[in-house]
Amino acid sequence: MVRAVELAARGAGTVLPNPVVGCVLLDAHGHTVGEGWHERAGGPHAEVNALRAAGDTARGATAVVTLEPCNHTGRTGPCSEALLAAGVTRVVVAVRDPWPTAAGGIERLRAAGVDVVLVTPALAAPAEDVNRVWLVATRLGRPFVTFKAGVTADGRVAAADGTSRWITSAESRADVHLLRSRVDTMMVGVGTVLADDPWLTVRDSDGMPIGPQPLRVVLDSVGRTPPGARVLDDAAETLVATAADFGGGLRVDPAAVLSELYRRGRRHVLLEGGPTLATAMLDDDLVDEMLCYTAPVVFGAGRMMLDGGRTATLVEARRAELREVRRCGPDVMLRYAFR
Ligand code: AOF
Ligand code: ZN
Repeated sequence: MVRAVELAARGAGTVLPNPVVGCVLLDAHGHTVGEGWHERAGGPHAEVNALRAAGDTARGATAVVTLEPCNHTGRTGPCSEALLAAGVTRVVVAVRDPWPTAAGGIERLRAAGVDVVLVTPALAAPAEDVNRVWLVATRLGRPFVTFKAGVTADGRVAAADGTSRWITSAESRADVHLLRSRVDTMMVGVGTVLADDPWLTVRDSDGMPIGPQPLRVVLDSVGRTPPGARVLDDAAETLVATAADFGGGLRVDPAAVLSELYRRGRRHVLLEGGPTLATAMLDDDLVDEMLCYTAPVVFGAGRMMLDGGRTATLVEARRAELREVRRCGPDVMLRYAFR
């Protein structure tokens, strides 16, 4: 299963709006006879790729899969039937498919006499984590939200005078561009547009936009985005979300925007601030993970990455799980998971 998770991870950035999935086929001696992963949305599923690699040696084999094999005909045929046709006799599954249309592979295989095993929570955890974007989005019916901040060691995103370029290192910023290239949506509040005038595009080291660009979304209750703002250039599509009662003092509802984005096929939002929007979304339980790129610099004054939230006392605080610690040049990246 550890290997299947490694294979699944290779699909990150090319499979949205589909899941990342990995599959390993083992013979009776536990030797690998085929491996596969889901490489791109609309392409063959992980199981089919592994079966192709194994050929005839799949007969009598065990399939280890990170996600329950599908039982529907979508853009490809059901993997449950493909596994049966190939003569696989045992299937080890980490996570059940939360999408009702495709689920049911486990029951179908069992009905045909295949021994289907669901792994223990300890083995399921990495399979859940690698596919967290799609799993959470599918379960909640809204895109998975990653909040990213480049901060000082004392958690600040700007100095007292507002200067912030650059707090983190070139290595951290390159990492963020890789992350941007893997999401399908970028989101900011209008305050960030007014303060930083960001492009919110995926760029190479020379600053040129590269590859397919994520949709840019600005939450802008009363329409303050300047017509000349960089987010409105033609390097990528942009959605400016305003309150329904435009100009009437109402605020745009982030949950409603997320639902609409899901309806439009979006599954992964990278929230890049600012602190006002991020704090509001955190308080409403709309942030699923937080990435802190922390630079070895201390301000002692200036804007905090999150501020003005509703937490009044320790027992109300949001507890996260630290899932990743990685060095980016002189900085450290910390990934905190809320679900
Ligand atoms: C994948 N890759 O390896 C597996 C999936 O749009 P389709 O027809 O490709 O079907 C996608 C659904 O199939 C997906 O949402 C999930 O429920 C199930 N399993 N999907 O894209 C895979 N095993
Ligand atoms: Zn499938």
